[in-house]
Amino acid sequence: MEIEKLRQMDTMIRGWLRAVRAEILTELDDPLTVQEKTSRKDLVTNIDKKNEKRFVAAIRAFDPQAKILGEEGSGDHVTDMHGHVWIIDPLDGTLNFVKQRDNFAMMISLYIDGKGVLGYIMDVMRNIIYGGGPQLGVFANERQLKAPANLALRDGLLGVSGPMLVHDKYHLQAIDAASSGVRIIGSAGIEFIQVLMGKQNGYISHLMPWDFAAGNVLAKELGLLVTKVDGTPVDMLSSNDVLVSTKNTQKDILNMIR
Ligand code: 2AM
Ligand code: CA
Ligand code: CA
Ligand code: CA
Repeated sequence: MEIEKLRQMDTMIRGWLRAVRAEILTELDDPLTVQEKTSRKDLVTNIDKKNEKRFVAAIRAFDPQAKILGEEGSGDHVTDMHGHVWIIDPLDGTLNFVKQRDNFAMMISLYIDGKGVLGYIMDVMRNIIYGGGPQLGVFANERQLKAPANLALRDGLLGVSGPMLVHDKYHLQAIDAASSGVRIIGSAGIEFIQVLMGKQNGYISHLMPWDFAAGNVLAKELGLLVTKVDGTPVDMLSSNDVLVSTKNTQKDILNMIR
């Protein structure tokens, strides 16, 4: 795609995110309608659903032929990655949103014929949009991000999924011991941001496509690796145990789980 067109889309998508954020903030003290999906730790609120409808409407108006994969079902039933596929997580870290009104994100990405073209993660309460893609670079609001240092496992912090750590999946407790320490934030979007910024040298979790699609685009642009925990490629249309990390941390983790 032409760079000028991408710049226009970048401005447009950032505008959608800011508009939806403004709406969330006006309703932050209002009572939420909260429903359980698979368990009392897996929730959806009226805000998740409303955000998704807003993003779907904006995408349909701009790119009517595109397919949309969204968590709450306002999009399409997407079965392949041909053509334009927009992947959206209208509110990531819903449990944090419900319990903390903090540490949640919104994520939007565009893939064309399976290739990541644009990715956006907004840290809603800090009002920072991390976004861009292979032709634009990665920006935190107006500031361009550099590739983070290629830290080894022992030299930094590792974001993990709480349940995976508790169940010691992939020897995560030994991996914890070998790292400087683990962190559990509870939002895949906010965890990806920590890795993009070099504040954590990796993140491991069981994720759905909308949890990692935007982060995948941004991480790769910054020289980070996004794979399944066994090092094989992620599947954009199903759940994956995902590892995003520096190259050296991936090497260290693969050595420990093999
Ligand atoms: P969500 O809030 O959009 O559902 C929580 O550890 C992180 O994992 C969040 O980013 C959450 O996204 C995601 N996640 C994926 N599948 C989940 C599930 N079944 N239950 C809770 N969180 C899930
Ligand atoms: Ca959810
Ligand atoms: Ca999510
Ligand atoms: Ca969500």
